[in-house]
Amino acid sequence: VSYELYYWPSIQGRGEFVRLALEDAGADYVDVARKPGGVETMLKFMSRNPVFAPPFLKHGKLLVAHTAAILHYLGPRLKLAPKSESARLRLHQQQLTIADWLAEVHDTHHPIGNGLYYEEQRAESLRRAREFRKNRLAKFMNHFEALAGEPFSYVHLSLFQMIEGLRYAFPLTMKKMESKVPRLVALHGDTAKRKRLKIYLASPRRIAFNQQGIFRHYPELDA
Ligand SMILES: N[C@@H](CCC(=O)N[C@@H](CS)C(=O)NCC(=O)O)C(=O)O
Repeated sequence: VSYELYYWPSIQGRGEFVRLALEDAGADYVDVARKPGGVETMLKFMSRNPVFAPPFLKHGKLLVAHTAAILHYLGPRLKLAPKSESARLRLHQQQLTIADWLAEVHDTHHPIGNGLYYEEQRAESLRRAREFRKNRLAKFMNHFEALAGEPFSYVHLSLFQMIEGLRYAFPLTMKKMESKVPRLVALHGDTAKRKRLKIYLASPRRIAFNQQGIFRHYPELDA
């Protein structure tokens, strides 16, 4: 049975962390909301099932939401995680830390409300982004720098995506900080060269970063 991924069709967003795993593994999957009428299908499904927000995955009768939970499920099936429970939980914890990190990236441009435009929370964004750049970013990067040498897993694919997104959103900050996390930078480069991933990244299936996604480039939030 093929995997059915449900996620917003015009952004990388959280769905991309799942797409990267499916693509790297060469899995048979459908990106449902990107098919004609797919968003309507997704919204209808959500109104009838206990899912709060995309991304979610259907696999036969199984339904799982939340990026980290989806990857926890897919990990051993896609050979992107070992089978032992302790190793899987360790990866799951790391993925949850990535989810926290990603939420903080999101909050640099939406610190007050998801329903408001960036322009309506620009002053707060400037403060929040400065705090993120000064303190939080290095803390997260140093944490993963220490873990970068672990056996390849879906967590590496997610770290690749974090570096990609941060370079798009905060190019100047990243330029200054990357020399302090050489293992993470190497992990990013090695991951980009993986056979299937490389093909995916160059394909139209890879949505470009844009100003609707989680990683957004507002020059005033970079420094
Ligand atoms: N913890 C969830 C968060 C899911 C989430 O926030 N999804 C966003 C898109 S990236 C959404 O559609 N949210 C709608 C809402 O919060 O109302 C995950 O990691 O998957």
